[in-house]
Amino acid sequence: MNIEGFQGRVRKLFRDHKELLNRKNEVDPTWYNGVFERYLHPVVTAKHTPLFWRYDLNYATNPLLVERLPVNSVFNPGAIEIDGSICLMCRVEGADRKSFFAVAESRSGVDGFRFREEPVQIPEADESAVNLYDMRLTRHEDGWIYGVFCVERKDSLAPPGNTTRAMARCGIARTKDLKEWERLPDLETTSPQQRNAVLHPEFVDGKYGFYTRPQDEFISTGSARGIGWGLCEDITEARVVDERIVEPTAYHRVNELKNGAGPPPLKTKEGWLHVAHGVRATAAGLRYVLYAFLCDPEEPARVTHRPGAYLLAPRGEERVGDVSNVAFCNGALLRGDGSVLIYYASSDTRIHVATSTEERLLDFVINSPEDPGRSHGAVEQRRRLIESNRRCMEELGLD
Ligand code: M1P
Repeated sequence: MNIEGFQGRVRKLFRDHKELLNRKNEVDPTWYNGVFERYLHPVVTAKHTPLFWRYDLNYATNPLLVERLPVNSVFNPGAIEIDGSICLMCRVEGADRKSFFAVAESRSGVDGFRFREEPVQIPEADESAVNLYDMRLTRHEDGWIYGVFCVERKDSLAPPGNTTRAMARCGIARTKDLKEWERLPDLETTSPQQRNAVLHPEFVDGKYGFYTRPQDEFISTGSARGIGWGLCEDITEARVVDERIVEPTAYHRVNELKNGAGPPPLKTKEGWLHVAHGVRATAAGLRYVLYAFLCDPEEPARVTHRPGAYLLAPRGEERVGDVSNVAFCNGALLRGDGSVLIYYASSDTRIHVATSTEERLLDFVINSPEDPGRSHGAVEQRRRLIESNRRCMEELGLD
């Protein structure tokens, strides 16, 4: 390619990129369930990452304009609102499989997301960490914004030749602006594996509260007993000694194989609203859905309402990606006007938004029936609904 051709191609790449970033997003008119809206387009994808993070734009060193550091996927973001801007702390995965964090910002929260100039460099605790991912952002009442994330290391006790056995721990860092970060020691718990840990936004009995997900198995697809809870006195040396399961996995529920807390719970009029993920095994592999539950306003570890139905499952093209059939959420925001933004990733590949309101989500979580436990109970539940609907349909002249 001569220099003119090179420059022309670079300009075209930038034009197409700008077009993608400026693309308006609209509510998907084919979806209705009364609880949340879906949108026509994902809000952030690998293609949204800046071109200058991926291409060497220097003709002298890259005359063929080869993409040197491709990005494979962008998913599982933490979310926070800063001065009216929605900031997503995205998990960006390079084509070399390494994940890192980067902030994408938007005013509307449903489109127009742009990455800040550079990815975030979280200070290292030591050099053994191989992969960082899935940050939950908590604006804590102590004045800091905490990033709680998964730190994965190769298991030092893995037998020779075993290249997959890994240990997952909960890393903690804090910031005031999402730019400068102070790294704190990893969370200590009694579990050898710790993923999906979430810091509660308020003190509980004067202590920091963590939702945890204790797990024993070495392999990443292993099962778990549920979402745990524990308190720690000092976040600069975070240690949870008494870790108890507060939201267990259960046979034949949406979370049968494992579950994990999602974003820090939303503080609503009726209590702490959680959007968690539940996993079950199928013949085609694992299926991840989002489900909601509500905790007592005074006792954030006591579940008061738990609908049996999942809240959101991957749909259409969301079902396809690097790890198919996955909906995963670790970022959601309740805004001052009562609107709710739920950022979820589909199939470990891209980020979507679902919009709702505090009122609708509380209605869903409080008034939707619990899991009846058995098919017999499920038919009873449905028959009661059908019976009461017959009268409504008659009144409306519907058949
Ligand atoms: O691949 C689906 C998800 O698997 C893991 O979640 P969990 O520990 O609950 O199974 C995480 O690696 C997550 O990043 C990923 O989206």
